This record gives sequence, structure tokens and C-alpha cells, in this order.
Amino acid sequence: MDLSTTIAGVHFSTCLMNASGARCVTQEDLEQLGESHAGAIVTKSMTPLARSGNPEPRYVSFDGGSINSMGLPNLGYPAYATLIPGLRRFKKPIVASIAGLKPADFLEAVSAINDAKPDLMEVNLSCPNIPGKPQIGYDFQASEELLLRVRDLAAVPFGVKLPPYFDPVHHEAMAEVLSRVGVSFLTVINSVGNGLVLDPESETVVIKPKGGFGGIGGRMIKPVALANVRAFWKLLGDTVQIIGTGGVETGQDVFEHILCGASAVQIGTVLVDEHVQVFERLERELAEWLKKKGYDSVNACRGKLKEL
Ligand code: RRO
Repeated sequence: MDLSTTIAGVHFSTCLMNASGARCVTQEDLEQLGESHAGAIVTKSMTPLARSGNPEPRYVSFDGGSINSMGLPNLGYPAYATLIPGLRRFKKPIVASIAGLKPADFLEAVSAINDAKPDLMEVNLSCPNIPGKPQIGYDFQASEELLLRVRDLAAVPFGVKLPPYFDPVHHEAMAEVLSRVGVSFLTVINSVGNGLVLDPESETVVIKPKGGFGGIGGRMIKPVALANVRAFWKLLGDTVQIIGTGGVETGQDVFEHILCGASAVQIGTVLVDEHVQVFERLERELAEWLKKKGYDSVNACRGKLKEL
């Protein structure tokens, strides 16, 4: 079974990789991804300065999903710029995730990371967890202005990591921004921002930052993720590759993302739960699904969802 894929002209030997944020902050995390069956190494979103993130507890998984308000804990881009060349020994694509608290942070990180030559950059317009900083992806004009400046600087192909949208008008508006800018790929979706999970016994929220509000991931967000993959695939076709993220626990979930139009799939909550061994299981389960449905590759299945 051919599980390989191509994103922005870069070949991936399998279409499964970590979602930025899940087990990818430290050198050890990144090396474990390198040694695993993951098809790529995606870094934690990086900012100019190292950050320890929000106060704990800040990540809780529960039956059906996870809630997080990590607050961008990362080593800072200078550390990732130093680490990336060493990760090349794993002979798989390296995707540098770029974030910031203000536009200048993104531009600084893009310029610095150029020299480390990651294969791709994923510009994160959708972190929901910085108090007082709205998700840029919900402001179409601000997104376009930032991406145009990134385009002027980036020396490798770049894509965007988007928040979930819940209205076709918003999918259309963002697709137009992406087309005008000429981004190479998109990753949809980031966590569903500012959900609330609580413990009725103790009558308390389960995470500390922002009064308990945080990004929701895992099984319960799959329909939202699939809808965003499908909406953008229908708007953009195969001109811009889509990395589906959200709600993937099994090979069936990966298969569903690919049917909707995803060229690759990222794994978040279940990677945190199961560690990097999850990639072998998902690879096996995806191959079984493709075989059962008569496809010989990920490519052959992409976008084949039927409508009634
Ligand atoms: O670090 C986080 O709190 C975080 C980020 Br940057 C993100 O993009 N998505 C998320 O769920 N958490």
C-alpha cells in the first residue's frame, strides 16, 4: 500500500505526522518523532523568546477529547534553528511551526528559521490560548497582511494553520486570502478554541488558565475538522495541499480525512495519550481501510467523498 504523499512539492514517505504542539517541544521529543514511523517532524510553534507557557494544570484528556491552554511553551526560535540541522539525519521532512504574540515576532522567526532550511514552514494563525490575543485567523485582513509579509521573507514553501470556521462565508473569505497570497498548503484545524470542560463532582474547571477555557481536541472535534478539510478542498482543489488535523484516533478517521480531500493527516490528542507508537498502529489501520475500499494509495483516495 502506498501511504506516501506530496505537500508543496515535498515528498513524505507516509502521510501521517504529529500535530504541532503534541510531543514536539524539546530536542528529545523531536528526536523521538525522528525515530518513529511519523512521516515528518513538526516542531512546536516557536516564538522569539523561550516561553514556559501558562500555569498548570493546562492539559487534560478525557473520554472524547482533550482541553489545553498550554500558552505556547517553546524553546524559542534560536534553539530550533540550532536543532533542525541535526534532525535531518532522520531523512524525513521537517516542518517548522511559526507563531508569535505580534506580527513582528512571526517575521523575525521566519527570517531566522530560513537559515536552518526546514522543508516547510507552517504559520500558526490560530493559537487560542494567549490571554488578550485573539486568533489571527479570525481576522481576515490581519491574516492577509501578515501572510504577505511572510511571503516576502520565506525561503522555503509555507502554509498556514487555521482555526475552525463554522460558516461557508468564512471558508470563502479565507480561501480568497490564501489564493491572493499564494500559500502552498494549509493545515486545518487547530483546536476548537475556548471550550470549557469541568468536573461536576468537585464543581471546578479542569485547567487553570483563563478561568478553565481552552482549546478542544480529540474525537469530539472530528466533524468540525472534516467539514473544514472538505470546504477548503472544494474551494481550492488540488492547487493547495491540505493537511487534515482533528479528531483522528483510528485508521478509519485518517481515511475519512483523506476522502474529504486531505493529502496528509496530523495527530494530536491520541499522540499525547499513546506516544509515538501510535504512528505504527495508524499506518496499519489506514492501509487496511484503503485496501478494503479498493484504493492502492492515499493519492487515489483523496477527495473521493460522494455527495447525495
Ligand atoms: O500552546 C498552546 O496553547 C496552543 C497553541 Br500555540 C495552538 O496553536 N493550539 C493549541 O491548542 N494550543
